[in-house]
Amino acid sequence: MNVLITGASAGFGKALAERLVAGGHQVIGCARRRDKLDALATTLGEAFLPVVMDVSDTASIPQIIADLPAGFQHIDVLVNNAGLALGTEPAHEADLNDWMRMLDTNVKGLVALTHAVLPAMVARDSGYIINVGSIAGSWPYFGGNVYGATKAFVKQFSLNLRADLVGTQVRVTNLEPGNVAGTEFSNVRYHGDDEKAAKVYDGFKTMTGEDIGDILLWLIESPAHINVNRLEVMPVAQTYNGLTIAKQ
Ligand code: NDP
Ligand code: 8X3
Repeated sequence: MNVLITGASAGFGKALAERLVAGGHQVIGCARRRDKLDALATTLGEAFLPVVMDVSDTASIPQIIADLPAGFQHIDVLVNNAGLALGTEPAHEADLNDWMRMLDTNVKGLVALTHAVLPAMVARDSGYIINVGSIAGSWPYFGGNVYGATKAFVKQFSLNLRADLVGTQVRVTNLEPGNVAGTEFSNVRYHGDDEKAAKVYDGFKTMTGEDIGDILLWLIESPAHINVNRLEVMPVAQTYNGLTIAKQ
């Protein structure tokens, strides 16, 4: 299969790319950092096509897809994984630029790439779109404000895509992971404060990017007659919280 992964330069996307190539698939690995993609291409060989793409530059996306080389033109699976959280301040202290960047990447970028890739899948009557959402799209938490809202959008967009695809063989899944260590997610969220990022994962056994890579691979290789609508996964140490009351 040909699998286009956004955010292939790190974290879940990289873990998935490694697994797919090992399993005999071809990967179109997209991200902004060319050096990281090139390093991965050196390791993974010709089955990994590095493609520099900033999903928040939505106007550039259709041409990038049109320019894919023969052999990679046919996209069987689109994994909309590129995304980020910025900050954990409460809404009234948050940086508006951080909010806009999350919206541009997690929402507009994901929508624009889906819009560029989906028509060919429908025309072929086969394909699979996996959106990487988050538990933050279902469970509100302190400081999750716009990040969680972007992932709530991703969840509902995924469900609505599937509704529109009734009668076709095109599948859609929203994968909703909880806490995962070992990716760059918290380093990015805390604007490069690696010490603060590491503390997020102190003192409990969490999931890893490799765990999520395994789950994504399992979804991609699942039987074509099954549609996993939503898949929420958390480490056992994590669970949803009760409602908060501020006592006087
Ligand atoms: P990482 O920060 O490790 O990886 C994010 C990837 O997205 C990188 O490859 C980055 O590459 C890419 N990316 C970011 N912005 C853009 C952009 N504008 N255009 C193209 N690529 C971009 O994070 P994770 O692997 O942990 O997270 C992946 C996804 O999973 C995200 O959508 C995140 O919200 C979600 N998620 C993460 C969880 C976690 O706890 N880690 C839990 C639940 C969901 P580059 O910088 O080279 O562009
Ligand atoms: C990332 C998971 O719990 O940090 O989407 O929001 S969480």
